[in-house]
Amino acid sequence: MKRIFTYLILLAGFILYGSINCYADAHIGLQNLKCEMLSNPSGIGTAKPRLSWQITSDIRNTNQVAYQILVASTPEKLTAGQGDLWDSHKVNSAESIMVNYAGKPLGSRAACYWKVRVWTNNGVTTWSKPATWSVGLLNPADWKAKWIGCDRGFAWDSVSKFSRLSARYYRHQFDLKSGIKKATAYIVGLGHYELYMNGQPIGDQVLAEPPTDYTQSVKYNTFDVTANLKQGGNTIGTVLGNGRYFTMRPKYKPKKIKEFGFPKMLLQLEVEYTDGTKQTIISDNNWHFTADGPIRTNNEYDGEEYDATKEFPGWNNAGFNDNKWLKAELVEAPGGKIEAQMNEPIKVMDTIKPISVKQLKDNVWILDLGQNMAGWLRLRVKGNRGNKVTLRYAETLQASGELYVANLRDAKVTDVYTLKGGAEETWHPVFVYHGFRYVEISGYPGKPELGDFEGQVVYDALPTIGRFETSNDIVNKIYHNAYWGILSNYKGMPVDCPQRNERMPWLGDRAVGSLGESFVFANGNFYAKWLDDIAQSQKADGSIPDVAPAYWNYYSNNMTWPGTYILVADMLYRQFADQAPIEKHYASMKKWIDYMRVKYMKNNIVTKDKYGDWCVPPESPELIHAKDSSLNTDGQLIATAYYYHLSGLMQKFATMLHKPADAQFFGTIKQNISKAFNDKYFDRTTSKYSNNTVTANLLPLYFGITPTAHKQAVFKNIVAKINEAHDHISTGVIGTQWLMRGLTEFGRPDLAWKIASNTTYPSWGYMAGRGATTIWELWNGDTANPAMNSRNHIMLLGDLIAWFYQDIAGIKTSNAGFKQLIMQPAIINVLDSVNASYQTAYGTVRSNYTSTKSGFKWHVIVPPNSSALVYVPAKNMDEVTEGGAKISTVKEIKPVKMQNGRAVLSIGSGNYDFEVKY
Ligand code: RAM
Repeated sequence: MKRIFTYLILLAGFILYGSINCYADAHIGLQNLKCEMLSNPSGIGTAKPRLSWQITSDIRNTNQVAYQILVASTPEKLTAGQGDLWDSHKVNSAESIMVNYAGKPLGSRAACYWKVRVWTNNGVTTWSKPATWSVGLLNPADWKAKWIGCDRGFAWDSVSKFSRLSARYYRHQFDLKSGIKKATAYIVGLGHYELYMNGQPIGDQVLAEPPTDYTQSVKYNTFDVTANLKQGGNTIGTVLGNGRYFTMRPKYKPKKIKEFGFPKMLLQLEVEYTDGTKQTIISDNNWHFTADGPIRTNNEYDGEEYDATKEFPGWNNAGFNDNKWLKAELVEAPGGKIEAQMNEPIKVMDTIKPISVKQLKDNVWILDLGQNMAGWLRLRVKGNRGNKVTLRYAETLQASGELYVANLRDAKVTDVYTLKGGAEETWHPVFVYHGFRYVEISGYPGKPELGDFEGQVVYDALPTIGRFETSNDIVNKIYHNAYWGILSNYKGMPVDCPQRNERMPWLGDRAVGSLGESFVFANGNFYAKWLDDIAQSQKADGSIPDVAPAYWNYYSNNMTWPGTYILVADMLYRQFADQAPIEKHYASMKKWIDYMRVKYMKNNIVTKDKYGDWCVPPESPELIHAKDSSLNTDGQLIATAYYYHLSGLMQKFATMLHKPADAQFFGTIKQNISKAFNDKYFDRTTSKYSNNTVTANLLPLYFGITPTAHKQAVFKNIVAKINEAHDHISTGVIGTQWLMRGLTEFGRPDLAWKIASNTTYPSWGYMAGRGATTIWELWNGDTANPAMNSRNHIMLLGDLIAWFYQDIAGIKTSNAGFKQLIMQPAIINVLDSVNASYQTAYGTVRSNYTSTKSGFKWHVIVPPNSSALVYVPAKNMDEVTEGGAKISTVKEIKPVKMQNGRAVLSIGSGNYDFEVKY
């Protein structure tokens, strides 16, 4: 009999220990049950959720052959094995992710408790630990609550260019009977809300709810508040901030900036009693409010001002005298559909201890967090009533030691805290965030000490699911910078930067970057939500903007920025096996791509582009954009190549959705474009496209437009061009999306590695060498004009992160969602070791290798219910050992073939230690 040892599985940011000390038949288990890809979903917006689970096993080649799901309406029924909502019975199927719920129809408010057991080829599991989900309010008629707000500013507010609007505080007292069985609160708070019940904060979300185009959709959150309520008098308190609802720059550029209105909310509290009766408390004009509270102003660009002398202790609890407060006003609904939030909320995800605090001048100090980030500073202070501490934020310092704020444009990024005095006070803003490494602190009473401050890192609660580390310190540092850049720019939508007066969800920045990000963060729900934002921003004629939600009005009709719509849908399918976004958005994607063809395609060439290969390294250091035409790539060439590539994805989607006529149509379009493209841009004698930039050659080559006979020659031109630039990057946002993978696919991963590990200009390593702790907007971010020069942008990452995982670590899916892996790490002479892991929907994949003169050692983990083709560098099969034995003797390994110096092996799940000695 075999003993099984401890599993240590890092999941969703916390560690699960399954200390299993038992015998052979207990070593297959289940973990990580999810509904709709969410770990703990309450109030979901669908009656037909999808269920996923992971199998754990220490036996190789474990595959699910059948499953049984039980869904019950109470935990007791589930424990008793009664699936009163659904008993799937034994289903012979290998499906373990996104299995459609097929039980009794679920209505609004349904509470579901579920578990699963599976049969595998290596034995049966016991029932999983139970998991749960609940359904939200699915029908508009479920909402009895009324929208309340106040559509005007007060004497201390200003609604000019720099909006100063104070937070609105709402309260409502009500009585409950005895025997509270269950209480559920549903809230929409626009732009941001905080919710309290009897003085207790509800939930740990911050900057809730996620930003949308509120005229199209508003998101509600659901909370189980049973434990927060009691018999007798109870009080609900809410605070409303502006967020993106009351815009940061109202009445400034009305054509450019979309306005929604003044903050408003909708709240419904449903209480069920043990005697079966129900009571519903709703927002209406019986509530009271004031705008004359401690948050004097809150503005995402300009900061938050909090006057603690204006606090009203006990306001969100029973017994508070609110006779000076105003009566809540009924206001118009924002217009958007009320939908459950199905992406993770924003939270304080990490904290940072500052590394230094230095005095700049009398009463002015500079605090350094050591890391550029997005969030806020929490401060601790003791002083007199009325003392004011002012915090200003910046990403870098000037040579004088003062903050460098020129690149923030007119964002004031200033928080002010006015002390109530006496005891120690702690504070941080709640309705704004900043992008910063340094904070200027003025007016602090006494000497500020490091321990008085904490950086709170604020982003969507997406678990970190990838780890990547190499023996190269520069590359590790670049990965670190990318990691911080990515998380800084998750704010309920992907924003371009977190610091200046922009922070806009630009589509182009995430075209391929979103794929790389998906290796680092579990961003499936996040990007599914963004696709909805994009769809909602589509005009009736089909046009899709460059920024969605379209807070800025940029319908410039180009291929590259809006094309992200299609690329992200493909990413969600490939990485997470989520086909739903493709089904949901196919019609809108098709409408857009048709619109672009009809309106802008002439003779199979797309005649419209806006951004070109945005932000190539320019000819002189102070420039933002290159003026030298030999560095830039023809916009029509880029647009047409993208049309071709995106048509290929549409063809794939059409095939998936059983639309053969559409698939054929897109196939024909591709053929027509490739002919026209080569006729127009390709010089068959030199094998150069257009002006021979790397981007001009790379797009047709990588997308498959280049005639086969010329591929090698075109690739040679790309390499020559890179060599001309001393093996440095010369591409911008567009070319960089395909560069690393392109060089690797055509046989020069070493050149890609060189570019990735460079430390001289222009490179990601150059940024790091200049002190960057995130990624810059410009290759020359240290010297360029501050007008457009963020130090925390991720668009120039291109396909770097995807390449790190897919081609350096060798963790790649061959189909949807990593059911079948392709593990083919590029072997780079100068790279000694790589340690990487990635949590797929099936479980953790690992690829740790050392590659030295004496040999190649590779530790591989493939999760249960998936399999891999592994490519071991070897001259022949006999050279390869696994766990010290020749592979021909290891029964779980199937040699497939020798190919280009690799032994290709087919393996099932499990841990493997491959070795080749040279
Ligand atoms: C700037 C930013 C943004 C980019 C647009 C086109 O505002 O660099 O990230 O997408 O331009």
